[in-house]
Amino acid sequence: MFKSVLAIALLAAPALGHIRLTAFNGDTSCVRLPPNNSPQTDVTSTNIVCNVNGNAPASGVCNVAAGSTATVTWDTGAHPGPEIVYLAKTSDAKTTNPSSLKWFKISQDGLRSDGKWGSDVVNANGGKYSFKIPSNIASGTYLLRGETIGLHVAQTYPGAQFYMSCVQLNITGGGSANPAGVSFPGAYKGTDSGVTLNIYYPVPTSYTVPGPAVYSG
Ligand SMILES: *[C@@H]1O[C@H](CO)[C@@H](O)[C@H](O)[C@H]1NC(C)=O
Ligand SMILES: [Cu+2]
Repeated sequence: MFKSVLAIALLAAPALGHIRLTAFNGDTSCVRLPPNNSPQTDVTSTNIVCNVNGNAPASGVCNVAAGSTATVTWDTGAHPGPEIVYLAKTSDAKTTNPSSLKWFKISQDGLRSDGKWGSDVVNANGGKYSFKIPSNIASGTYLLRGETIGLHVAQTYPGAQFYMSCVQLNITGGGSANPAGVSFPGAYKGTDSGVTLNIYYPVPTSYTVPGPAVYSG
């Protein structure tokens, strides 16, 4: 009896591991999908921007309304850590070099008061993470950078596992705001308290998500 219950529990539990962000609002055509699901660990590498081959355009550009709630999809269960979403205005969502962009953060979910990480919530939600596109930002083309940081082996640097894909967007019906942003690489340091930490001993009660504050819109 116990054995079969255990077997079912093991089958039902999502396998935690390497992941890729594969879709935006259910559409895969606008996602610059990395060639594999290996993590990035060097915050000074250009691969920290849009992952490996991050300069290679995807075929599509996804339209999304300013002020709407959008959802990105991760393909399998993620290691424990934060969920983060950035936007950067581009002159052309397909051809602009992502290393030249200024990124502003629009959403994050780090460590919750119940001890759950943003990625735990995403895993329980079939890989989906939802957030609001700010209503007042200028209409036009953007790259979205959707990120999960795996903190299971982050005790020393390099250790934290950065997973991200960039998504080519056309934001419609916006306002006139052009929020200040940060550069990747550059926004994260190996010494950031949210990058290099032990999440198992002692178990943290608070966590500072790396990067700038969330743009409130
Ligand atoms: C973005 O959307 C606007 C409004 O619908 C449209 O006029 C424009 O052609 C679109 N641009 C791209 C690159 O899809
Ligand atoms: Cu992994």
